[in-house]
Amino acid sequence: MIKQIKARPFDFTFDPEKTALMVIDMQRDFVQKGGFGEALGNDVSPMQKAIEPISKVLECCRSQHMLIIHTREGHRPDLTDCPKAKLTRGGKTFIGTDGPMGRILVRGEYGHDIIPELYPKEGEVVIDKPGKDAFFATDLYQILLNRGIKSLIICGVTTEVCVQTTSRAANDRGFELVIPEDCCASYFPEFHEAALNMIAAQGAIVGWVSDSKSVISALE
Ligand code: C5J
Repeated sequence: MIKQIKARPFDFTFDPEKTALMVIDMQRDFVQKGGFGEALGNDVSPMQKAIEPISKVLECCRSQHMLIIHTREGHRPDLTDCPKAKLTRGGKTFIGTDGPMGRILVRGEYGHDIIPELYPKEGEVVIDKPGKDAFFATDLYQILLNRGIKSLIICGVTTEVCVQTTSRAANDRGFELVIPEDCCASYFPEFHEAALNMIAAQGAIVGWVSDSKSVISALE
């Protein structure tokens, strides 16, 4: 049955049977106190505020038997999948070097994994992505096509980096998407605000912006 979510710039129309929930990069290193995000000097409290709303949307989508996709940003331990240009970036810390929760952005390390509150359940898709765009060098697009997905609900961190990049990539591939604003976060509140405005500007140039309560009330 076709449903609508209250959203800006106007209501988001979708078919739950053709919609997937994406939870982007809710990894310990980005979200938890003591992770490398905090070690860089960032305030992780906005990330932590997003956990409960994401968890409610996740439970609701699970109860509706929707496709659930989690992503994790990271590289192979030998870093052969990491462009050399990225190895020297980060200011104080670098991909592959030791961080407080293991090697930074390396698959298999403690900090690379998803926080326990949002941990994937058996059967849910986990995409290990080497970049900001979840479609880049992954099988995400084929999975969405094979499952007949047309619309995405996108949550996670950070709003202006991996959430926005993946949203733009999804939009270019023909998916319609809505971002519940309390289900994503940035270390920089002004970037969070600006990124969401960019998504919804010019009549939903990239997608729609809503909130967890509106998403849940549309689905229930
Ligand atoms: C960043 C992300 N910010 N998941 N990654 O490097 O947004």
